[in-house]
This record gives sequence, C-alpha cells and structure tokens, in this order.
Amino acid sequence: MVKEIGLVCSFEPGKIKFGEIPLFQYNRSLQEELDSGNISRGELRDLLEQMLMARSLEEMIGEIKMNAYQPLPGFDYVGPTHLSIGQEATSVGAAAGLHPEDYITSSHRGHSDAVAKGCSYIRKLNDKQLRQYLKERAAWLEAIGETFDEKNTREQLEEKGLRMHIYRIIAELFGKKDGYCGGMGGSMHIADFSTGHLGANAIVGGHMGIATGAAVSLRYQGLRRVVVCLAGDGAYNNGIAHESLNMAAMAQFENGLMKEKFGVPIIYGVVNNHYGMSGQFNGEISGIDYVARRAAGYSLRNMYAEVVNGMDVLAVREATGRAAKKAREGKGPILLEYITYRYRGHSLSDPAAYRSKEEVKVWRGCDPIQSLFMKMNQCLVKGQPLITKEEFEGLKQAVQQRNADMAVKAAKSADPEADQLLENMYCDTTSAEVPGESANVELVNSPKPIKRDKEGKINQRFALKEGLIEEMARDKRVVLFGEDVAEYGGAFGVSLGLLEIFGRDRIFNTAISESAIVGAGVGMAMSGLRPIAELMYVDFILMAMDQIGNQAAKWQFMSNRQVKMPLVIRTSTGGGRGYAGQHSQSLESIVTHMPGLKVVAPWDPYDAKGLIKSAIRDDNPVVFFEHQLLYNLKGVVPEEEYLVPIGKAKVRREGKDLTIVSWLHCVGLALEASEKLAEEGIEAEVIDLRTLVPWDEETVIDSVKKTGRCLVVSQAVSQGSYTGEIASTIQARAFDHLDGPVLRLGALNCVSPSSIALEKIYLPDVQAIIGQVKAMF
Ligand SMILES: Cc1ncc(C[n+]2csc(CCOP(=O)(O)OP(=O)(O)O)c2C)c(N)n1
Repeated sequence: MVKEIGLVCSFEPGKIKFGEIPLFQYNRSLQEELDSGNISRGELRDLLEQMLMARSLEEMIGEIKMNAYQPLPGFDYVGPTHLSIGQEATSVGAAAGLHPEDYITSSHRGHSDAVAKGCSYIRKLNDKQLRQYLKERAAWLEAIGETFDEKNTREQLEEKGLRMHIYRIIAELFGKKDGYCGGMGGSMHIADFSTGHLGANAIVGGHMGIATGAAVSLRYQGLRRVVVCLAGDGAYNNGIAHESLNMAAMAQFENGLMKEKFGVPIIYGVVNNHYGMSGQFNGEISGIDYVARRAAGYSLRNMYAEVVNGMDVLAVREATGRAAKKAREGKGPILLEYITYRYRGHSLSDPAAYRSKEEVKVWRGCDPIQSLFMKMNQCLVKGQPLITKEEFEGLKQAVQQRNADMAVKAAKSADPEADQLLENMYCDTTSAEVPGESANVELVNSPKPIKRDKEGKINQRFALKEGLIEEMARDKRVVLFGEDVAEYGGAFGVSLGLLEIFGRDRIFNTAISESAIVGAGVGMAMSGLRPIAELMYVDFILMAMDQIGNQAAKWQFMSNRQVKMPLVIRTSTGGGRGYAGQHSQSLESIVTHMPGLKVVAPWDPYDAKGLIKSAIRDDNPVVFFEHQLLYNLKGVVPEEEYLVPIGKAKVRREGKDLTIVSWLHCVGLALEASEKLAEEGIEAEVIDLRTLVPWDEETVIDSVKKTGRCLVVSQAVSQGSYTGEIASTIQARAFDHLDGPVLRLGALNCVSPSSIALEKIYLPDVQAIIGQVKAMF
C-alpha cells in the first residue's frame, strides 16, 4: 500500500521559525478567582489542606528516620526517603486541575503526588460516587476504626475517605498489607489505579512511556480523559523522555491518517526542581534554561508548552486545568514545566552540601503553603479573611493529628503474607470472553482467506498473520504497533495486509523507539487495551530493557495485582543468515531471567498460530519469539479456531535412549539429528518446549526418567544460556534416573560472525547434535 501522504521535493530557501513559549503568565488575584467563580473558599481550603497533608507525611518520614516522631517512638522505617518538601503546590495543583477519572503517573519522589491525586479524587466525587467509593472499601475503613454510615454528612464521608487514603499511603510506605500495593511497591512504586494513579516509578523516566501509552489508549477508546505525566527535570534528559514525547506528537494522530483527528491527550508535567540528584539542570548538565524549549522540537505548535510557577498552587491548578481542557478537545500533547524547588537533598542521606544556604533561603521564601495561606489571609470576604492565623494553625494541627493517628494504626497493622510473593507474579486469567462492546469490531475491509496448499499447509509467516487477524477481528482491544508494521508489514511481512483490514487506529507505525514502543504497550495494557508491541529484532530488546524488565514484568506484582498486563511483545530472533553480531542473537536468557514475563518460543506453524492467539488472550505480559529461519517453514494449519496452551511442551518424537529438549529452530535440527541417530541405533525423544516460561517440567522430567540421558539444545551462546536452567532443574529433580550428566549445546561463546563459513561453525547444527549425543553413550 502506498503511503497516503506523498513527499514534496522542495529546496526553497527560508528560515525555520519557532513560536513563543509563555513564561509565568498567571497573575490573577484571589479576589478575581473567587469573583469569577473559578474557585470556591472550600476548594481553597482543600488545596491548603492537601499541601499540609503531603508535607506532614514527609516530615513524619524525616522524623521517624531520626527516631524523633513522637507518635511512633523506635519505629524502624526502612524504605527510601525521597522527600518532596517544597514541591507540594505542583502535586496538589496538578491533581486539582484534573477530573477524578483522569490519570497521573509519578516518579520516585511521588508521595505528594499520591496524596494529592487521592484527595482530589475523593473531594471531587459526587455524593453517590463517594458513598460507593467508601462502601467498596469497607475493610480498610474497618482497619482505621470507621464504618460507612448512610446517615453521615458529606463532610463526614469525605473525612473518612481522607483518613483511609492517608492510612493506605502510610501503610504502603511501611510495607504493610493494607497499603495501596499491599506492601509490594512501597514509596517509589505507590499506585492506586482505582483513583487514576497509574504508579510512581523508581526508574527515572521509566513511567513516561507508560503515561504515553495510557493516553494513546484513552484516545483510541474515545474516552475524553487525560494523563498527566509528572517527572523531574532530570527525567526529561533520559532517552525514554525523547521517545515518549516524539511518540505522543506523531502527526498520524491528528492529520486524518487515523479515523479521528485527535491529539494524544497527555500533559507532560516537568517537575523542575533544578536538580537531578545533585546535577544541576541550569548551567551544568543541560544546555538550555527551560525544559519547555524542547517542546518546540516535537511539534509544530511547541506542544502548547508553557512554563508555570510551580510554587503557586493556583497557577499550577489553572495551567493544568486549561491544558487538560485542551487535551480533552484533542489538542494534546501538551508540556507544562512547573518551576519548583525541593528544600532537601535527594534523600535523607544527602546533606545537599552542593547548595548554598542563601539559595535554599530564597526558595523557602516563596514556600507554597505559606504563600497560599498569606493570600487567603489577606483576601477579605465581607470584611473577614478567608482564613485566620488561628484557623490555619488549627488546620495544620488537625492534619498532623490525622496523620499521626493513621501512622500509628499503619505501624500496628499486619505485614503481607508470604504466599503473596509468588501469587502476585502472574494472574491466572485470560480473555476467554470478549466483553460485548469490545467484540463489536468494525473492519475496514474483510480479510481474504489465506490459501493452503494441497496438503493444507501454509508457512509460519502466514500462520502468524492468520492468528493476528483472528484475534484482532475478535477483540477491538487488540492493537498492533511498532516499527514498519503497517504498510511494510513488519521486517518479515507478518502483518502485511493488516492495515487494509483494520485501519491505522488498530495497526500503526511508530518511530524507531524501542523503549517507548514497549512502554506504551505497558500503559495501554494498564488502561483497557490488549496491545501487541513489535520489536523488529530481538537484538533491539536491549534498547527496551527497562520497559520490559522493570515495567511490563513488574507492575502486576508491584501493584499487588491491581492491574493485569495483557501485553504481547513480538520479536524475531536467531541466527543463520550472516547478519552478524547485532542482528543474529538468541537472547531468551535475558527475558527468561525476569520473573513476571511469560516467554513463548514456537517451532512449527501450527504452534505459532495457536500460541500467538493464546498469548494475545493471556492477561500476563508475554514475550513471543519468532525465529527468522522459520518464517518460511510450512506446516498444516487448520482454518478453524484452535488455541495452543502456554506452558505445555510437545513430544515431537518418541525414543527410549535419550531426551533432546529444544525450542524454536533447534527443534527441527534435533528431529533431523534423531532420524540419523536412529540409523545408528540411538532412539532419541525430542521435546519441543514451545514455552520457556513457564516451562513444562513434568513432560521433560517424565521423559528423562524414561531415557536416563538428556541434551538441551538452543541457538543461544552457552554462556548464561537458559539451557543451564533446564539442565540444572533436571539434575535436581531426576538425578537418580540419570545415567550421565545433562549436557547442553548452544552457540560458541563468541559474537555471531557475518561470514557464513564462520557462522556455520558458531551455531549448533545437526552434526553437532549428533556428535554431542554420541559422546553421551
Ligand atoms: C534510570 C535511573 N537512573 C538513575 C537513577 C538514580 N536516581 C534516582 S533519583 C535521581 C535524580 C532524578 O532527578 P529528577 O528527575 O530531576 O527528579 P528529582 O529527584 O529531582 O525529583 C537519580 C539520578 C534512577 N533511579 N533511575
């Protein structure tokens, strides 16, 4: 298919012009805000209270660490101490500018973001929603000695909600079962998906792809909701920041290539506190004054970037609210840079000796809490200040008391149970049933049946394509994206033709951004879709390892299974084509080493189709390997619906003398070798593992018990290979049945050469298998 947008050939001289980026434009007085109905006295009080709540929580952490927190003498807090004291206006103002159902993502320094998002959510629910919210959380209300009472006033209900919210945050920081993540995530990964907090992230910038994917997902689902991605100035220097901003700004979202012209509804919120850990953004580790400048590089309208006074909660609220409105109208992405300051170093172990006292003093002079108090105190309504000094002190004390009460309860509450450790790793569900609305799939064009040869065979490329088509036609939530997957059909043509069937909303090209591709997949999976992210070659997963290993693999666990992760990462793998060191690897051992992922590695077309379908329906993240030498392998593939279960091996050939365990391309080699060995009287049983995680130990162990010998073969270099995991398990479980050591065969421990002559020596082949087997007798 030819691209819809042709290129012009023009070398007309001229100049590229950048638009202006507004700086600190907010200048309304409180009186004006009140008079115009932009904010009420009650809302102002809430903003003040939330900033006090965040500060009180963090001061508590500081005091506990020094054993100076009176309500909890001697309490041992072992978690991180990334305090954001000074930055409260940014968290509270940003949450205040959103609707309750909007999302945020946050960073390692995210306590105040968590406080603010939850408080703002509770305060903004309508009566019915608030009652429902509390009813659904009866167990936690009980934990703090409260009950839901229909007769309670709105004020009482909100107070119960806030108490429970603070309790669950503190319980999470203390690693307790009642914490938002059941003690699995802690300070740096706190998340409450039910109130739109898609998680803090200890990997600086790690959540930016997730936020972007969540926003793409909201756009795709037509939900007029917004994501605010809160990340530090340091994070915005990381590669994932560039990839994410670029992905969100892709023209295809707005220029009519997709069904609706609608920009991705995300606000990139730069929490610019001027420091990474100690590296200073201005004058040291960047060449610019404001991060916002970079927005001009991503979109023709500077992403509607704006620099905001992040010490002024009203300025942040106003700018975020305005940006969110724009984003809801399809005018995203937007970048807001909140200029703020944290009074302390990176953590409590950082004395911040690199800052001058004067600098800290100047910033403390525009403290967000004090500033709002002063504004309210000086604003007279009917001759009375909006808040008196005494009322402010009273509010502070009430906040501290609530905090202390909840901290004491959290400290005494139960630890998570040990069985959670393994139970939280995977969920056991699949999308066996597609919910009504998602099953209502509109096709742009009907798919043409894939022709079989006389024996009913097709090659693996078509088997995979057929699996993808069936699943995309079955469930609207399934989307496929990656580099060159649309018109080109992916580097190996697997998705060729899918664009014509499903249109660009369901299958779209991305920039060359492996991290953001996987990260976006994680965000989509968290927010209602079932994405398939394609990485062209397995070698490129090294570009995306944070997103695969720290995000996709971990969010089910870290969130205490608040979310499922129905993400498939498809990637081609393997050597044998002379593509050399960076396009020929077998990197199974990298992803199999990461608990949280399932790993699938089929050999024949039948399994490839059945397993890709199962992978798409699985609610866990699946890394799906497709071997480059197998795309043209032919096999019988039924046209009627079938699935191949994940985690089940297949005995490809029965034998009594030894077991050969293998997967992907090496299964074929093992079968060929077995036929030759049979001529010499050695009957090998060949097991195609099909799934590497979880692998089918029972089938393998049963076979080894029968044969007494085992060889594990893969194309991966032997050093650190997954073959070792299998061999050691067999040795541990079937030692008494073995007539010799379990051996492994892989590629030589060197880099894959380009020379075909050398690659033949480097990779295991039929002869090598035969040789190794013979040596075992
Ligand atoms: C990818 C990664 N690199 C380094 C770190 C260590 N680290 C933790 S916080 C931090 C500074 C982050 O700076 P910024 O994004 O500006 O946020 P701030 O800490 O100032 O809130 C660093 C380097 C990390 N957690 N993740």
